[in-house]
Amino acid sequence: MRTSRYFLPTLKEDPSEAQIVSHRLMLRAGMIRQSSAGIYSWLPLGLKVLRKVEDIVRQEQDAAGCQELLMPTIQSAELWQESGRYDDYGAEMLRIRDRHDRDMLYGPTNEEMITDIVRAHIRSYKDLPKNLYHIQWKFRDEVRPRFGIMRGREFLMKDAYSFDLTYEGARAMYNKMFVAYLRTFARMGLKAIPMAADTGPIGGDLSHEFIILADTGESEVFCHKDLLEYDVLSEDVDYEADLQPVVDRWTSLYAATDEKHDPAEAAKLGNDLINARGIEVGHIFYFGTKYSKAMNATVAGPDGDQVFPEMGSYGIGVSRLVGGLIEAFHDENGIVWPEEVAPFGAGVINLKSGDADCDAVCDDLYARLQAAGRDPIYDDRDERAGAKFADMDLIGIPWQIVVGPRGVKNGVVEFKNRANGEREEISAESALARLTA
Ligand code: 5CA
Repeated sequence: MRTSRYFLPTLKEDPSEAQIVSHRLMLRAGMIRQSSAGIYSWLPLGLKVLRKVEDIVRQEQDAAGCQELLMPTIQSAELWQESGRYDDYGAEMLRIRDRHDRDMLYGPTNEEMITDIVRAHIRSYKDLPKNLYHIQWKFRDEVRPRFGIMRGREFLMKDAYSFDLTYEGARAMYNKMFVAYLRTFARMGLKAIPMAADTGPIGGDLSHEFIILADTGESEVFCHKDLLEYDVLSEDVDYEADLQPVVDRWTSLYAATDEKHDPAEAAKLGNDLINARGIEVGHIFYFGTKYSKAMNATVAGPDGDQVFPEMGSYGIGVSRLVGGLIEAFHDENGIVWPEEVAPFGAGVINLKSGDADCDAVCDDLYARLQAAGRDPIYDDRDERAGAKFADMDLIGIPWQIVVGPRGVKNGVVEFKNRANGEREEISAESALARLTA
């Protein structure tokens, strides 16, 4: 993408409405624009990152054996009356009436709808287990939408729903999701710690929130410091194997959100206890037959009797993750994207656009980075060098190649690492080789 053609409305000044760094930087980097309280448009740069996050989530769900479908955002109230949650959900639910006076709602979650789909099509235990997910916008009329997309009213969630014949099967499924979540967040460079949590309006008595530590997090959390050192990606995972040992390794050390915090238990950790703030990026639940019973969803069991499937649901805050990533990865100059989610894989800065030699080197770099699938952004604008440096750093491009007239004469460009600020003078060919190897 050429910056001169890109819709990238960056801001020099900090917007006054933003209280936390991720919100501030998302507005300054031209990633989002608020349309009303807690409701945002995703501008091109923001959408690119959102899609990258979504892709990682999708890949890890698929790897764990889940199947993607897509349910609508608008749901019929009838389903929620059946489960008994229509009244329980209260003011958080956005209720809508259609032209035929039918009660509809903008879905805050999809337990009812997926249970309805499964009861219509799955009749036998032989068709279980199933774990179905979608990545879809949700609406919750939060009392206090804040911190930009971190606590929005409309937000993008990945929600998976599992159906098993037995309790043991459902627990094994929970473990699969537990491990898939660890991998998902680790692939984005995040340390997300599973913590015992309250189940709230979803229900059931077993759940874990996945929390990344950040001073601006909304929840107070407590955990053993060793959990921050656990390495997740070094071993491949076999989803057909028993994953209980992996789950036990994580859950045997103390980790709890404030609702589940047990001060006496935590005190035993002494200096190993971390008391911090955290951002909830995922939440997994086991709730057994709560919805299958309420909605009379049954399958024929091995003995021919009707059985209520054992269920769980598993959420990831996809849009919230974009904010969480910025909270974790930024410095005084802007965002520092981990490569896996960076909106562009490389940046080319032309310090003298219009100069034939600089243009030639830049055009060649840009074309070859594109051909190599690096998805580069090329700042070809007729702007001050300082403004170009500032924008490239603000939007967090991990590798930057700076091309100026003096360097071009000497056959070198500057190769910059956004994360540590290191700059090297090397040939354009070497710079390319580093990014296309
Ligand atoms: N049905 C279950 C699991 S699929 C469910 O809805 N779980 S949840 O309520 O915990 O939401 C899942 C994830 O969505 C949360 O962990 C959080 O990361 C994200 N989330 C929840 N509310 C918001 C919000 N208002 N803004 C942004 N993200 C949110």
